[in-house]
Amino acid sequence: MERTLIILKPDAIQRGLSGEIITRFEKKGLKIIGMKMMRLDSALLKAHYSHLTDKPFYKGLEEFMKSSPVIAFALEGYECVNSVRIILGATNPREAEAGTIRGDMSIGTGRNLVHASDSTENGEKEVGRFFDDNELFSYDKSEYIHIYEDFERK
Ligand code: DAT
Ligand code: MG
Repeated sequence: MERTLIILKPDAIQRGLSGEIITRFEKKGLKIIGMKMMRLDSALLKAHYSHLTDKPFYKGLEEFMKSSPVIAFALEGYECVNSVRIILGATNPREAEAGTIRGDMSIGTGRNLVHASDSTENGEKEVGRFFDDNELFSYDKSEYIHIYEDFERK
């Protein structure tokens, strides 16, 4: 099972879209293993967006991500990093497929609602960066037998 970090960004919180976005991941069958509201600070954002700190838009990105609290959560599922990125849609929402979260509900690249980890390695790293071990939960989900075949649940 892979883990991926999701952040409902300030635009999702301000626009009241948290419930709808969470519902899409729940309907997929993914397991929420940790969730919290938090205010992001510069240090955490610099680590999280280390691949972007030298970009011209970084300052605006950091200001935006600090502009209101966010909701961070960790999802677990079989090959979930890739499937969550597909549900999210392209970084530029104007190029995101209809049916994706960004494609259906957003327009600006800097206002694309949701973060999700982009590789298996980054999923582990980012969940660890945002959550302490005691904030992550291990539990059985009764519907798993109807979502996964045995080999996919390992
Ligand atoms: P993603 O969020 O799809 O993983 P990313 O990691 O390349 O994309 O960038 C992180 C965020 O930075 C992205 O969600 C929005 C912002 N961003 C990226 N490219 C941008 C650009 N050209 N102009 C403005 N904001 C941008
Ligand atoms: Mg990214």
